[in-house]
Amino acid sequence: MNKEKKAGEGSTSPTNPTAAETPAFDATKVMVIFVLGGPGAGKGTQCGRIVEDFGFVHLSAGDLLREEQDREGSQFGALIHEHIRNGTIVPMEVTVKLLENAMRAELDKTHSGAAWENGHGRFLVDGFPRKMDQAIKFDETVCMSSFVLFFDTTEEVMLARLLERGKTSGREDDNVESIKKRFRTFVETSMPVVDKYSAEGKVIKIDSTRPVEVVHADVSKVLKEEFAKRGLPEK
Ligand code: UP5
Ligand code: MG
Repeated sequence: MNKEKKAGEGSTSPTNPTAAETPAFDATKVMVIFVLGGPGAGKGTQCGRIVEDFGFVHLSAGDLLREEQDREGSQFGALIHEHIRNGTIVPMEVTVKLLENAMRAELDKTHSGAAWENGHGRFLVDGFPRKMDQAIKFDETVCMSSFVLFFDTTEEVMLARLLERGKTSGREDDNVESIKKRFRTFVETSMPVVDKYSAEGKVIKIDSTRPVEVVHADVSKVLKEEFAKRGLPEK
């Protein structure tokens, strides 16, 4: 079967930049902040803390994939299960579509606060993009990201956190074998994405070795500065 897009369907081509797709959402209204960091760096914890303060909707790519995996009748359940257990990356078409659908659903809802007035909105996209093709695809076809919050700490710290969480999380990838694979994928596949955005001056790095409250204070400060710089309301 020919899986190529038909002419006019908005396919992109490195040799024909004019064929670039129009993103689904207008980045002048919809703000996307990518939240990256190794497994257990504290992405989810910090996102949860800043949601209320800054009027964000938090979308964890991993959570969306786990929901899809558990959804009755999903054609991707087995595929997602296999990738999560092995710490490898689910094909981008699945994850990008889940994120786009979740964003659209939120933008269709009523949210309070100036950040969501007149078709505006703001999202923390947590744990994505973790492979270069996803980063390019999302920026081109869903919404150009504003910047990246990168939570940085050591594998030793992350391992201890994940093993502790694994006692109660029920996550099938919170075991030593899966964690080691996740670390390898992070270094080999996801760090190049951080490096790409870093080279574009879009990465704000935060040391997440420190206690949750200290990291949170840093994140809040950085976000306040970014919103002020862009002339945006705090929430
Ligand atoms: N904790 C947090 N911060 C702390 C601090 N400052 N001090 C002390 N303790 C701290 O935190 C982990 C644990 O540490 C918690 O118990 C917390 O209390 C404590 P958490 O905030 O959950 O860390 P987080 O970085 O979110 O870790 P998570 O395990 O969620 O990261 P992963 O990136 O590994 O997991 P994710 O859910 O994003 O992805 C899982 C899998 O899905 C991937 O491996 C991959 O297979 C798949 N996936 C894709 O294929 N594509 C995608 O785009 C996304 C995911
Ligand atoms: Mg998480």
